Amino acid sequence: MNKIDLSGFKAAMGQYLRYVRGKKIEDASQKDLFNAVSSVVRMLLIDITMETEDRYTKADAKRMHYLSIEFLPGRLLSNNLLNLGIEKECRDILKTMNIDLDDLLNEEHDPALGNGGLGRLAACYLDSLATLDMPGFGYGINYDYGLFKQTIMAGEQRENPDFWPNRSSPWLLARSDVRCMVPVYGRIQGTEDREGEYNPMWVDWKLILGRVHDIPIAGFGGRTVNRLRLFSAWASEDFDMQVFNEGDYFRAVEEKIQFESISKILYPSDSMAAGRELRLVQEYFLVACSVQDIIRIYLKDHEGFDQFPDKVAIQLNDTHPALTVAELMRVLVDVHGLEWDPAWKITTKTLGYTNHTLLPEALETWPVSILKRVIPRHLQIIYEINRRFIELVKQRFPNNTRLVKSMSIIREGGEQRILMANLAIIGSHSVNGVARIHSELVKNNLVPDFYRLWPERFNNKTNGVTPRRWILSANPGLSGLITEAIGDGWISDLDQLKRLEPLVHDSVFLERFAQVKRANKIDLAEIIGETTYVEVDPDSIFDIHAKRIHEYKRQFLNVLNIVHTYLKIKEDKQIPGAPRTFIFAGKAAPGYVNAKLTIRLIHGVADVINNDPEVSPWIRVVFIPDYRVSLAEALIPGADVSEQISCAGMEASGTGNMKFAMNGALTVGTLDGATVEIAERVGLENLYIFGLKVDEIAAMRKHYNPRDYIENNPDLMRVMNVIRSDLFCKKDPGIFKRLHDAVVDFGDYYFNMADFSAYVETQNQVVTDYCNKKQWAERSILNTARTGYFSSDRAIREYADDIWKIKPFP
Ligand code: GL7
Repeated sequence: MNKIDLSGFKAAMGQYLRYVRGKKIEDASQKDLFNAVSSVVRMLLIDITMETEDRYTKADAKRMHYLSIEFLPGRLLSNNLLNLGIEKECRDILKTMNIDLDDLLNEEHDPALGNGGLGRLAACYLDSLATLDMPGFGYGINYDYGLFKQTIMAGEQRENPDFWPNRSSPWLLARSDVRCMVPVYGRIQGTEDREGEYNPMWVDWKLILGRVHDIPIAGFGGRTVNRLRLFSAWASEDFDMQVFNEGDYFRAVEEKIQFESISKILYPSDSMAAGRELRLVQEYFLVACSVQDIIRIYLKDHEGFDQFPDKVAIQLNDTHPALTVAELMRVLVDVHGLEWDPAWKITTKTLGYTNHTLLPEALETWPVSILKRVIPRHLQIIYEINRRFIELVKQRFPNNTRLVKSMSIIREGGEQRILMANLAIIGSHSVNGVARIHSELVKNNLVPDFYRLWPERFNNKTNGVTPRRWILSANPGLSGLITEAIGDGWISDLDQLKRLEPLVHDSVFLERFAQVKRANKIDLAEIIGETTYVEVDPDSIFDIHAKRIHEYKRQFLNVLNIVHTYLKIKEDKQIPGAPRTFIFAGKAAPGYVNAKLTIRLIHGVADVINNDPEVSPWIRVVFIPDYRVSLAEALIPGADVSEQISCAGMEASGTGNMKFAMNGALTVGTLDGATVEIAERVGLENLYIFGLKVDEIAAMRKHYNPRDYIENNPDLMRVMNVIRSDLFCKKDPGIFKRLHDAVVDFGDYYFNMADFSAYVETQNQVVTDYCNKKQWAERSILNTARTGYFSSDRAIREYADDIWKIKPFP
C-alpha cells in the first residue's frame, strides 16, 4: 500500500468550503462536508490518474476499452477511501473536527446508471482492472436520470425519477478539452467514379456532440487510478444557428431538445430488449463517441493502423454496443481510407463480445427501416459484412440454405431485422458466456451453427465480484475477523480465504464468526424497521431474495412456499422448527405487469402473515423498497439464506449468488448460472441444491402440464387455491388471479409447479439444519473460505490473458 500524505487534508477541506461553497466550516451542512471530503479525495485521485497515465504511455501499453450501456458503480467515497488506504486516517482526522465519517458516507447519492447484474458486473471489472494495475477503461453514457427510485404505495410499486447530480457530483471530472462529433440521420448519395467503382457518400447528416465526463476508478492499494468515461449528448451549436437563421426558432429549439434527450434517461428494462428508436440512437451514440475517443488516443502515439489490434482491445458488454463492428469499419474505411480487407482484419482482431443472456425477449434485433433512417451508412456496411460472410459460409458448407439463414445478420420474413448477436459474433475474435453452464448453452443451443463454423472463437469467463466492495467495505465485521485470522492478503488475493478452512475446528473463531453475523442481522433488522415498519427478530433465520423481479427468477415460487408454511401453521397446526424472516427486495420493469403483480402479492401475503398473532411469531415477510447497490451492501452481510431459485437454464450467471456466499450465507438454489460452480466449490453439503436441471426441463417442455402437479399434490392445490382467492387482496378482489392463471392456464413457462415440492422439502431441511447452530456456523465459514474463485480479479486475469492480451503495469 502506497502511503499517501494527508497532512494538508484539513486545510484543503477548509479551502474548498470557503472558496467553492462560500462557507465557513462551522456553517457547513453534512452535504457540504461530504462534498468537501470528496473533493480532497478527488485531488488525490487526479494525481494518481496522471501518474498512471504516464506509466501506460511510457510503456506503450496495450489498452482495453470496456463498452457498456450500463455501469452501476455504487457510492464512491467509502470505496475510494478504502482503496486508497486512507479510510482510518481520514476518519480520525474528521473525528478531531467532530465529524463522523459514517454520517457523510450516507449523504452520497447512489449513481444508478444501470439496471442490475450487467451494469454492476461492469463496475466490479473496472475495480479489478485498476487493482491489478491494468490499462482497462470503461465507456458509458452519462444519463441525467438513472434507474427509477422505487417506492411502495399500498403494496404497489411506484416509479419516481432518479435525478442524480451528474453535473455536480464530486466524482465527475468534466473534460471540456475532449469532444466527440457524432453524425446521425441523413442519406446516402451513391456516385460511380471513372473505373465504375461505387463511392457512397453519407450526406445531410446532423451532428450530435458528445461531452465527456470521467469518473476516476481507484484500484486497491492506491497505485493505479483508471477512468470510466461517460458521454452526454449536446446538439451542436453550429447546426442550431443554421436552423435559427432560417427563421424557425421553435424548430431549432425542438431539435436541440430532441438531441439532448439522447442521454436523458436509462432504459429501465432488465432482460428485455427495448425497441424504441431513442434506444438505438443511445447505443449508436455510445459506440460512435467511444470509437472516436479510442482512435484519438491511439493516434497520439502511433502512426497508421497496422499496430491497432496490438495496442487496443475493445470488449462489447452484451450486444448493446454491437454497432461498434460497423462504426469501426466506417471510420477505418471512410475516414482513414483503409481498404475493406485490412480494415476487417483490424476490426475482428480488436473486438470481443460477451453474451449475458439467452432469454429470447432480451436478444436485440432492430428493424432495418430504423437503421436506414438513423444510420444509413452503417446499414450499408452491415449489408456488406453480411454479403461477404454469407459467401464464406457458402464456401465452407455448399448448398446449405438452412445454415445461411440461421447465421445471416439479416432476418428475412416479415419486417427485415438486424440480429445484433450475429453482428457481434461475426465481428469479434472472441465470444464468451458468463458462467460455465451458460457458455455451453451459448455454443450448443443459442448459436450452434456459429460454434460449428468457428469453435475456437467461443470461450467461458465465469463472472466475479470485487471483494473490496462486497466484503471489505460492506462487511467490516467479517473483514476484521478474517484479517485478524489470516492477515490482509485476501483483499487482493481472494483465494487466501481457503486458509480459513481449518478454523472451523476452532471454537473461539466459530463463536466470533457467528457473532459477526448476528451483529449484521441486528443492523439489518433496524433498516427493515425503518423502511417497512415491520419489527423482525434478529434471531430468526434471515432468508433473502434480492434481485430484479422477473418471472424466470421465480419470486413466485418463494411466495408459494411461504403461503404453504402459513397454511401449515393456520390450518394444520404444524409449527416450524425455527422462526424465519422472508426478506424480498427488487425492482420490476415499469411495463412488466406480472412482475409488478408479484410485488403486490408479496405485500398482500406479508400483510396477512405479519398481522396474524398465531403465525407471526414463526414467519414474517418484508419487502424492502428501492433495491440498489447501497441497499445490497446492507442486506447481503445479514443473510443466513440466499435464494437463487431461477428456472434452470435461464440465469446466465447471477452475481448476487456469489456475494451472498462470500458473506457466509447458505444458498438455496437450482443448478443454474454460476450457482452450479458455487455448489462445486463450497461442496454439496454446504448449500441446498434442488429442482429440475437444464436437460430435464428441455426434455419436459413439450409435454409439461402444470395441472398434473397441482392435482397430484394436495398441498400445492391448497396453496394455489388460496392465491386465487381474495385472502391476500381483500381490498382489490381478483387481482392475483392473473398470476394463478399464468401458471395454471398458460403453461407455467418457468416450471414453478414442477419444482414446488422439491423446494418445500429443501426449505424444511434448512429450518431443521439451522437449529444446529454450531454446524450452521461451520458451513457458513466454509462458504466464505471456498468462494475466493468468484473474485472479479480472477475473472479479469482470465479476460486479460485469453482475450485482451493486456498486462499489468505496476
Ligand atoms: C445478466 C444476466 O441476467 C445475469 O445472470 C448475469 O449475472 C449478468 C452479468 O453477466 O448479466 N444479463 C442481462 O441482460 N442482465 C443481467 O443481469 C440484465
